[in-house]
Amino acid sequence: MCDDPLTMKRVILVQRNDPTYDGPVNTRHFLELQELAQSAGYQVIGNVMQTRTPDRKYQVGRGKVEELVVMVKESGADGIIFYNQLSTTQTYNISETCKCEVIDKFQLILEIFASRATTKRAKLQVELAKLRYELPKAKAIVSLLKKDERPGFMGLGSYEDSYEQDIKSRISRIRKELASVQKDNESLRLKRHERGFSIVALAGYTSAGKSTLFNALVDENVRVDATLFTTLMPTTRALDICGRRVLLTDTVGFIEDLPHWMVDAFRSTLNEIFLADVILLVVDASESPDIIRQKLVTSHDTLWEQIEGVPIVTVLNKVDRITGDELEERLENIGYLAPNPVRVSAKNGFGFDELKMEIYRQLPKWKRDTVSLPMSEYGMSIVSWLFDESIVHNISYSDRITVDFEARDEIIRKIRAKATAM
Ligand SMILES: Nc1nc2c(ncn2[C@@H]2O[C@H](COP(=O)(O)OP(=O)(O)O)[C@@H](O)[C@H]2O)c(=O)[nH]1
Ligand SMILES: [Mg+2]
Repeated sequence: MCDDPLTMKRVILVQRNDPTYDGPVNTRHFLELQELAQSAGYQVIGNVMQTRTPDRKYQVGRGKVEELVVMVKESGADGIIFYNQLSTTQTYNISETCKCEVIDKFQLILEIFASRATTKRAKLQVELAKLRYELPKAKAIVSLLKKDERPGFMGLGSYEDSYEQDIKSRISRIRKELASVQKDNESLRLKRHERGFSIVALAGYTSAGKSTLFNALVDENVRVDATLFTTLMPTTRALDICGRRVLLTDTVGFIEDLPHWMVDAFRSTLNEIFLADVILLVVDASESPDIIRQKLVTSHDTLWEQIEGVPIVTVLNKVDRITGDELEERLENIGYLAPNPVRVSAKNGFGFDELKMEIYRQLPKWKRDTVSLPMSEYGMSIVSWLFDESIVHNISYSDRITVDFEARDEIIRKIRAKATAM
């Protein structure tokens, strides 16, 4: 992730709308594309939309491509991202005409997945999705290059076959490797828990406001020292929630209309969600009640297949954008799916205290205990360990050190064993 506008790639977004779709659907798709581009680190410097049936050569109309040529030239854009899936020929034609890089939404998503894949398994799955995207294009690419008479391709009659064959054999190699790779979730989870952290993950559809909420919570919070986590991702921050140490993780979230060949790669990037102790399911309250309900149902389906007993807190975000009556209508509509949603505005901070209380309530329970330690160097070292692993409510020093603290069962067991050994 990169927020520096100087090094960020500047792109123009293009979307061809199907004439049968209505306005709000198109706008939603467009917002989603914008979100995806931003989370991949692109700076969006222009938008083009057109409603028409697809053009074989350019996807959009010839006239629109000419507009694009001018836009790219004047703005100095580095690339164009299409909402619509492009055929190899279309990609080739547009990039040749506009003289810049051209990708479609699927390549954009694959880029995001690749940047978020942290485990070996996730990396393999993303690689597999990429190859599956490339496979049907393999033949077309070769014949395009041939047409262009690039040296090295002429006279290689069997090249088409061997290129396709190459992709196929890479696919089967990755499949074999995937079958032998261990699931890495458990060890990661343990490592974090050992340090006294609980994990809270933000889930939800693109544009629901996950990143805005993530940043707002991180900004207003006392940050916890997390130097122990040298591999902390840019999308994970250590926070203090009502005295508990929490790792808050932002995710790419759910993406509408994901093709089936991307689903495994997508799941692997949701690793952080499946590791969580608490999931915050962020919903855009300004969308229509029907859309909200539909998205909640799909989100629950995706989550429930993978998580067992992990509490989901539904967060109704962007309440600043709707009236009280509209809010009531939505609450009624989703009542059976999310009985007690927390209402917030990530933008103005409304509802944050309530949200933090709810996160705290859903965190794995800790117990309160008191321990008496000798007034010695060893005793002091245990005190500092307790400060790391638990919430210390009270501490008094006299002949001995008495600590009133709150911690996980495991910590309480350890400290009792230590205390009796002294
Ligand atoms: N009015 C309003 N806009 C919001 C709020 N939260 C997020 N947004 C806007 O919604 C858009 C998507 O937000 P973002 O955090 O990137 O969504 P993500 O895809 O879920 O990470 C951005 O333009 C945000 O400024 C909110 O509480 N109120
Ligand atoms: Mg985001």
